[in-house]
Amino acid sequence: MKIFLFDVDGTLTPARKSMESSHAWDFLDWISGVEEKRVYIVSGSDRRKILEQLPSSILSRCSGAFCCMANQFWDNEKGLVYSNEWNPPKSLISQLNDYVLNSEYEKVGSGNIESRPGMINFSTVGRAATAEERLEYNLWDRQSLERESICVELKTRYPDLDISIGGQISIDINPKGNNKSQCTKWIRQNAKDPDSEFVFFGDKCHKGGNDYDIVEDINKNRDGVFFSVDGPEETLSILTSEY
Ligand code: M1P
Repeated sequence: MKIFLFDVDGTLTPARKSMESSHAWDFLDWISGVEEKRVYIVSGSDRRKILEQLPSSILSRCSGAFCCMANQFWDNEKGLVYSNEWNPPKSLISQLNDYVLNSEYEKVGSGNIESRPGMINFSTVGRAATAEERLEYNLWDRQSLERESICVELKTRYPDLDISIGGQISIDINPKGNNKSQCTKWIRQNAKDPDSEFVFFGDKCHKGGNDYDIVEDINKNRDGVFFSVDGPEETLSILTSEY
């Protein structure tokens, strides 16, 4: 049997937006198909955002959702299975506030540090940014490499933390090991036959991206494959042609 795992932003939906209806119909068609499979969602976002972005017709056909970098797992039948807590060091919070104050980005906004179960999400442009402001920041960040240099500095100062590029605008921070690989590890221990295979889809599978650890875990255990995609179009096209 195959166990399909999907990241959300940039993989099933555009960043922080709902799934487009044509994609939702195609995905529903695929998920209701005859092949025996299990499907999980694995996102950096919290559950509220996943419920906003994916239609309930799709979520109800999944086995569960790993939220907040798999620091929380919601099983579709049992409800909340686990939720990790973490108190980030005060020095980290003050360093993040300094990044906001000293950012060279012109339109620094609000909601810069979001506390989620087991992790924090940080962005200089802020979570209140509109879709347009997100795009603008993302273009600027590709030139200035602000997020990349913040990650490098933080990794040096906090070797016991995982610090990775989130989606369009942000950085995900969690204690080392408490990353998306918690998803594959949990399934392996609790809900996987030895001969079943993971199939993971993510848009941040490169080193430094927040899908990298799950890819590395699958590769290390040689129990699946992954697809590094450029957006929902590519995800749906692979699903319909290959599976
Ligand atoms: O799911 C990917 C990421 O989506 C959002 O990223 P951004 O706001 O940068 O587009 C965040 O929820 C992030 O935590 C998450 O990893």
